Amino acid sequence: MTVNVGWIGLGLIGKPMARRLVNAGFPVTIWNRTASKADDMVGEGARLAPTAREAAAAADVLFTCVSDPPALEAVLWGADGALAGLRKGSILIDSSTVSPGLARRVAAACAERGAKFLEAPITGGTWGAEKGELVFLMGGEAATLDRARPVLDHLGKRFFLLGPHGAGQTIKLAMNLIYALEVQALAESLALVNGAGFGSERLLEVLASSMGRAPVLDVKAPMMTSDNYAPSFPLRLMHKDLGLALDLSNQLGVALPATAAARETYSAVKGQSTEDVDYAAVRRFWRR
Ligand code: NA7
Repeated sequence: MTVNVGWIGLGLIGKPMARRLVNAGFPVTIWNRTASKADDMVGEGARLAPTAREAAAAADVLFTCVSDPPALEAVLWGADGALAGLRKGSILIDSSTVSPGLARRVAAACAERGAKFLEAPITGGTWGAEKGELVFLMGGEAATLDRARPVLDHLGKRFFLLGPHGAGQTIKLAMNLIYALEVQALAESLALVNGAGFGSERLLEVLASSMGRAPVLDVKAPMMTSDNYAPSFPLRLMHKDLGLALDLSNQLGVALPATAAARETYSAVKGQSTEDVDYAAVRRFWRR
């Protein structure tokens, strides 16, 4: 049976994901706030819907992948939003990183319309999206995941069903704060070494042979040493995720002092950036 896919959000990560489904032969109906960003995909065989609502109405499985909580609220509940078109019996899969509370609200809204919801934030960056090797951190029901697997298998290599709605976003935020702190720690230690007049290479060489050895050295250190911050995961989105983690920590009464400090660094660099940069650009905090 043909599975009709709907896709809302053709950003840095959303577009390569949607493209994989077009290339896999699914009928894919797309919608993006800025319609011109869909032009290339229409040329590749996707159908452009005039509204998010119509993209939803065409879908057995509808994906959303947008920047932040206000964007998700806009595409779901806004004028001609997707929820108004969502079919009974369909599945909504949201791969945006948003708050656990919003994920629960979306799940409730889907249930009211007789649809299923999978909370499905991702890790793996644009590279993972292009290769279909994303890791999904999910909340929802196992039976819904089983139904969605024939589509999801084209996008990811691991699917962690972590608990009820809210679990996927909670663990995604906890994971991203580790990435943000690791990158900040690397930038800080480089600043210390450079400030003392020594080259970055010596520190990186020693770290690679020590307990400090970590994949961040392979992925982010080259960006820092070459000052090339073409975004794989944009700093503005990491800044958003640190804010979401701090909001959650406030709700729970759990102190996150290192995260709070790091958010200030990310805020400062975000405020000074005129172009879209990777979060490795936090290094610029010490380069002023
Ligand atoms: P991008 O490249 O920043 O793309 C964001 C997408 O969200 C893009 O399609 C935007 O449309 C859309 N967007 C943003 N704000 C709105 C509003 N208000 N209404 C409708 N659509 C909106 O993000 P990525 O693809 O890298 O990442 C997506 C998610 O995955 C994000 O949560 C990450 O943290 C993880 P536009 O093209 O600007 O019109």
